[in-house]
Amino acid sequence: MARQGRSNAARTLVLLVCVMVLSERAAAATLNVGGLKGWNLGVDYKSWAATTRVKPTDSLFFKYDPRLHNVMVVSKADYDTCKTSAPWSKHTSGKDTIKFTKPGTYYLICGVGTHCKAGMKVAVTVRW
Ligand SMILES: [Cu+2]
Repeated sequence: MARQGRSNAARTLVLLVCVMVLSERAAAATLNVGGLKGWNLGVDYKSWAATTRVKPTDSLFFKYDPRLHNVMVVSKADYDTCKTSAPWSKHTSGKDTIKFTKPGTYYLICGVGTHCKAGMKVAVTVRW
């Protein structure tokens, strides 16, 4: 009887974990960086980031004209100075999905011309 009780508890636990994983997946969102304006010059990414909750299950979607822009994931130092020569990753499709599965702050800039200095940069804090 005690053994039965324990295996039922184990089964319940497994089920609970499955439900938690599934509901977490269901809550995963694709967030359009910059909202309707997308990834562009003249967009206030500071206020976009300040008003957008990003969870580790979410994806960031960068929509832009690939002839005009790109997306680089960079260090904070390179973000601050708009240095484009040593990105951690570079995305150029014009419809890039980027996911940060570990909580933390991530820095993304446009590596074309002086776009970063003109404000085409965003710091995204990923957290639960
Ligand atoms: Cu650009």
